[in-house]
Amino acid sequence: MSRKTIPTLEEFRVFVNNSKLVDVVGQLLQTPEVALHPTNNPRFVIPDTCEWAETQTVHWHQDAATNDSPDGDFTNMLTAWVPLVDVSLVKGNGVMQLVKGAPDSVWKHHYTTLNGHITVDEADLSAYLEKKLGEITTVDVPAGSVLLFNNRVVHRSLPSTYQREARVSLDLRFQDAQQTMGRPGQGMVQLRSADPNFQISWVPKKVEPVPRDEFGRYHPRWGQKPDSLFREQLATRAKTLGLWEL
Ligand SMILES: O=C(O)CCC(=O)C(=O)O
Repeated sequence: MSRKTIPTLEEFRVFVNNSKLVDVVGQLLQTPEVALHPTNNPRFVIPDTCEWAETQTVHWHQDAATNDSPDGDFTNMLTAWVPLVDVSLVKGNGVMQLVKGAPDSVWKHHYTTLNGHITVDEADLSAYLEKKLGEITTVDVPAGSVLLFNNRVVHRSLPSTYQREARVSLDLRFQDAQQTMGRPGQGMVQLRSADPNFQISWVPKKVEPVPRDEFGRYHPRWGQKPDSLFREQLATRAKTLGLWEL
């Protein structure tokens, strides 16, 4: 992979603030108040022959479910998925699959083995597809193009069988700045406003306090990740890196 595929922080800021991108997002969100949600991931999908690859696999999920609080489930939010290399089914380098249409709720998710990601129940997804409420589509996306979908669309990426380079991509999330993020304790960066005096501050604005129980504990949305999964994940990483056995 060349150094050129990895953006600097400044390049990232220029990109997420690109007028064409933010204008389209604002039109789709139907608001002049557009913010960048705190989940903004550069992602490397490594070839499936790497022992560690399974820990990176992104299984079927809805992006709203990756928020820590259900408060944001119906926030007007979009994911903009931007590969920095050409991604296609023929190339086999981690192509995206989406279920056309969006369920009108956020399904129950659970942790997947070996990684910290969450996934929907395959049975719920099959029932949905059998009722012909959606159909799976596989999308080739050229480098630098943007795939936009809302936060209830069920999607995943396929493992990469392309051995020559990692698949590098950005997943950016934008939302109506006046609505909740569903990410207590984190902050959003507002990019556009109807206010003529508005100026971007790149310091994320924290608006939602982290909810804690009477003992001061925070409860993750899909329950605590079982210790065994952490241990399995750590063991795989350690083995791959040749460090130690747990
Ligand atoms: O980049 C990927 O492989 C998966 C991205 C994804 O699921 C997301 O952006 O929510």
